[in-house]
Amino acid sequence: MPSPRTIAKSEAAFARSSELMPGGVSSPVRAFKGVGGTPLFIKDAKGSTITDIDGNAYVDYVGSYGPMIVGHAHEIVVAAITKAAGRGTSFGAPNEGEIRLAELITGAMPAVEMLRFVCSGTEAAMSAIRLARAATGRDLIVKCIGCYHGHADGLLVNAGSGALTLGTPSSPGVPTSIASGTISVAYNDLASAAEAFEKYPGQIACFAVEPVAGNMGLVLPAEGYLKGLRELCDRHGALLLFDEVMSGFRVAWTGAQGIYGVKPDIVCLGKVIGGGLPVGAYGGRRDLMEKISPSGPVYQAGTLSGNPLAMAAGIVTLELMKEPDAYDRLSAKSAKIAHGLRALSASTGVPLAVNQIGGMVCPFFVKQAGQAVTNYAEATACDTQRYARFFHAMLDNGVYLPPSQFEAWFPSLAHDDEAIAKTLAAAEIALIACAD
Ligand code: KE4
Repeated sequence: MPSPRTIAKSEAAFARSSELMPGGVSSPVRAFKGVGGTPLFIKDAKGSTITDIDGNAYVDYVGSYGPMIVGHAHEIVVAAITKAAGRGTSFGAPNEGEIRLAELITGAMPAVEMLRFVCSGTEAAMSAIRLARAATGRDLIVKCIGCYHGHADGLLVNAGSGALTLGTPSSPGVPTSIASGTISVAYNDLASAAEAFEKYPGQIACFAVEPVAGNMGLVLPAEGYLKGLRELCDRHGALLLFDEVMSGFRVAWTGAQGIYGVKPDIVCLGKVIGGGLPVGAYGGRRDLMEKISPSGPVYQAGTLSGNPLAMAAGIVTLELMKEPDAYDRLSAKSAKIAHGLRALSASTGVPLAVNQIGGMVCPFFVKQAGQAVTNYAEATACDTQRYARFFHAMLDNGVYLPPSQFEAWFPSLAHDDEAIAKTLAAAEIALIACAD
């Protein structure tokens, strides 16, 4: 058993940060509310390892919630950022890095004929929705319960009282008038998607969906689901918006759209394309994107959009992932972790449903062995208390997981056999510890 970890410095830092920032953090999930305890303040990271300010090192599966796909502080990424910084950190003018990164993205995703860079996935999604409404002249949008598209007002919406009713705010500060422009349906449920179009004929601008869902934990699209959404959108004159902020360049070079062979009209991207620096993007059919200012009337702008440092980090990250076997290597690592967790579930008797695709893995703490997790209802029925106990036992054994059952694990190319062996050894201890 490793010596007890001290986190006294993180505790002191958290006390201070909590006086200065809401919840002591810059983004809610980091506050450990889903698992309890004190969030760890990170000193530095390298490869698959992250180290907190008390000097405790962990195998990291948060990976900044997706961006760190080639590993932390990769020498090529650090060198590219350093070189770009020496040439100036921001110009407020076009730079050739935007062209190179746009070429890499449009070369990987045929649905993206043209794109606009922004600074976050939220910005990408909110801008894409504005574009869809402008292009169709329609106001309503449809999203799936359990899918997350950032915190723009129209996307912080609960499903209405009954299924398919117009949305109600899921956060104070969101006007009902805005939330009511969003209809929520069940993910992986084509019938509910069809009902939305039938109930609101000619009014729906777009159907927004995570083609691989990563914000209810990892839930894969059911056979034919994405193809069915494509057909519904075509039949009803709506646009299909794939939010690949998380799945883009994470599950495959071509994203989920390439794996499942469904071509969306608009795509949102983020995370990996910035290599750890703030980048988002939205793109799609040229006829749509040319409606964006200044080539068209749909306004969208950003001081730091296309920032040269962020472009440099994104370019070298994608170039590393473009190498012929990069996704085979990443998927093999990810599958090895998934297979190991399934075997440990059997050997320890702790029921797990482990979903995995490309560089994403997610063990769900289901109630009964053999249960699958294929939708929001099944995901939210999981034992979050047991996950919390597992999370802390993994920390005690040197593995840093997302502090929520409803996040995916993000392995990187830097997760070598030693890191994976350490992860599975820790998982065996942690599962036994939370078995009762
Ligand atoms: P950002 O605004 O956080 O860059 O992106 C929002 C977003 C949009 N679309 C999808 C599919 C996303 O997963 C996200 C953000 N993902 C979360 C992880 N669940 C970011 C972590 C956080 O909120 O701190």
